[in-house]
Amino acid sequence: KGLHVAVVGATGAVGQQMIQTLENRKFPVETLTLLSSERSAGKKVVFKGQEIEVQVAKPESFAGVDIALFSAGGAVSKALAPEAVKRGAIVVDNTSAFRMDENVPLVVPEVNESDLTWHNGIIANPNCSTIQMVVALEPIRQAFGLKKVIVSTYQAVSGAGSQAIEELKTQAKAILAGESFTPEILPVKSERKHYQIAFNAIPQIDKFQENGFTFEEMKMINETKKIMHMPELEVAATCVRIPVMTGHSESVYIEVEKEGISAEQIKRVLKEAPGVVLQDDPADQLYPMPADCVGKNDVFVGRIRKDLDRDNAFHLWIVSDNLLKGAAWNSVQIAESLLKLGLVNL
Ligand code: 11C
Repeated sequence: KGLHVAVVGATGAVGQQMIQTLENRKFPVETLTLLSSERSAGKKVVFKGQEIEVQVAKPESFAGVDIALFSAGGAVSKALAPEAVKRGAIVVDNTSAFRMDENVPLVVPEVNESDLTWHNGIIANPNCSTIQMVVALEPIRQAFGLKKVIVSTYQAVSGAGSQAIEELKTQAKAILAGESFTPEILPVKSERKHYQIAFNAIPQIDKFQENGFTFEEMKMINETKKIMHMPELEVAATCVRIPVMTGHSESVYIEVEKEGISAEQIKRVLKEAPGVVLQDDPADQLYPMPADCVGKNDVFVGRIRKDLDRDNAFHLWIVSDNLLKGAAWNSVQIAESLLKLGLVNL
């Protein structure tokens, strides 16, 4: 028999990609329940050629659901994920609500698929900028060890949702037409101040914490340590929003354990790594860019070079579609892993 799958946040930027990914991957869906807030309920979404009406998400919506993919914000997950679990569903949650809960595995299948075996009903899908980084770092850690990571991100507006996508379009048009506009969404909708994103770069993603880092930066730091099982790993992050629609880019500095490693050795490891596409040929101006990675599930890595001062340090450029590997594809991939490992109650 096929599965009863629910998508919570079905009309959002990530929810839409989840539905498309379930279809593209031919995931064995027998029944698809699409759920949202009251505001979006009633909309119709096409899945495998059939229109499905989006319903208001309530505890009872999860009766009979085998797998529920959540991407409707942390508050919705906190309220409804336990209700779904109570009714027998396994939840794959794409919000930050449960990621650091020690009873909840935080999973990127290429890195720590085996953590799925100890789930208690909820599995957390990491933050998009964390996922693409650990997919590239784990094979390097396995081969050469890893001591330190310093990352600067160049993040697309779609990471902040559909309203941020619209805001970039509207502002770009207004600026080119010489018209005035009022920023309302970015950097953070609920913040006091909003800034222009078109033709700009905003060094704030999510809210500032007491330590001076933003929440997005702390997510990258804490989630990386948890996924890689390396509480001792030194990680620092600076997260920046840029006027790209989709595709997060990252400039990453790493220090490995082993001395005397060459950039060629790092490249050879990444060439064989699961989920990674090596795009690195300076002679041919080959390197990853967000415009080329949109719509693809892989993590693209290039600009790999040895540091000029430290023997065990390297620089990398990592790009991926934040809505796919960073969100929808990683969630569906977790569901595929659950099936493969025989962890779904049928
Ligand atoms: C962004 N990384 O680009 C965020 C979006 O914790 O899942 C993902 C937020 C999250 O704004």
